Amino acid sequence: AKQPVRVLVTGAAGQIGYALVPMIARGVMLGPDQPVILHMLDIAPAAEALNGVKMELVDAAFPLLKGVVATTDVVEACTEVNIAVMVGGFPRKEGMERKDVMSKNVAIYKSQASALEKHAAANCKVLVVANPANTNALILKEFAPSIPEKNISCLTRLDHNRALGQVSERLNVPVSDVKNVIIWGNHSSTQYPDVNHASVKTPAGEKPVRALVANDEWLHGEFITTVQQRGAAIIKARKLSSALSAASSACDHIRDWVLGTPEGTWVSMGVYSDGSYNVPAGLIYSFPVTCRNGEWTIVQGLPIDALSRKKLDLTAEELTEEKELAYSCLS
Ligand code: NAX
Repeated sequence: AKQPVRVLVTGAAGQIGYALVPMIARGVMLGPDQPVILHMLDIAPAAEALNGVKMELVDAAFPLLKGVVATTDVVEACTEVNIAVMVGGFPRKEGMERKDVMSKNVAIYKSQASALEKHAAANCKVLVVANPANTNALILKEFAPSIPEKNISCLTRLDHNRALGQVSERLNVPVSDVKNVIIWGNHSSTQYPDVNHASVKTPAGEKPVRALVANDEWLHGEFITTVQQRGAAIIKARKLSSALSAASSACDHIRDWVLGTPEGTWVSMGVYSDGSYNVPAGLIYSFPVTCRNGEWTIVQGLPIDALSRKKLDLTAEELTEEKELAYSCLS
């Protein structure tokens, strides 16, 4: 029998946490034969709610769930974890300056980086979900220098899945037949959802999305803005932000990272830039990646047209500004 894997979820008493922990306990993240021990962290004001989530996990009697740690102690939460999903953070409230929100999150990610560095299992993989996701991941990387940069990522898989969903709806094909969209850059409204290399499985073989949609106006306009603005559209409809889709996409992200991407398929992950595609090195930027043996590799050599180039650069500029803002909060 497999040894249990310890999975940390921070912000576990929140909305995404509530959708995510049962998925993990059911094997959606690591597979149906992989036992798990859940570590759930939240802050003191949410301690009672967190305990309620723990009670429900016990009540659900998940066969794969071999233990639950529910705590407000960062060290206890991080100890021996193999996977860390960082959902906890400080949300932007009405009237707050960007700098104030950044400053709160920088403080959180700085201290949680240290706890992970000191107490997590060797080779722990980290996924940052909490916004600003790319920059929180960068801060975590900077303050956990002994965690390999290859092990630190942020979530843009929700945006990737949203792009697959929009193509599927437009062409009236199952979403599982659509692949190889790309989200470039920041998990923000400057992200660039790119279908130039995406394809659809048809009875006559794989066809480019561009050829099947055959409507550049839609692809260059509404498609992009719909994906970029989807988070806001969900808030408007639900009066709450995306939770089940965020949780499901976080499971997809970790599953593909650990178990590998299917042959001929790539996914989008926010990872540490090495300068590929002339994206400035030293940013956490969303790229197309394939995964094997628990490691991601940026897909190389995709042709980038002039329109795409502008969009790749625009979102990189925003990330550079965020990075500067984050660093100004450190001093
Ligand atoms: P909630 O406000 O429901 O939950 C956040 C939880 O984090 C709360 O229980 C809070 O007490 C806890 N928390 C705050 N500070 C903490 C700390 N220092 N340590 C541990 N826990 C802490 O938000 P929810 O809707 O669950 O969203 C969580 C985060 O995901 C937000 O930052 C949100 O912006 C971000 N999102 C990111 C997405 C992505 O694709 N990358 C999409 C969904 C989501 O918007």
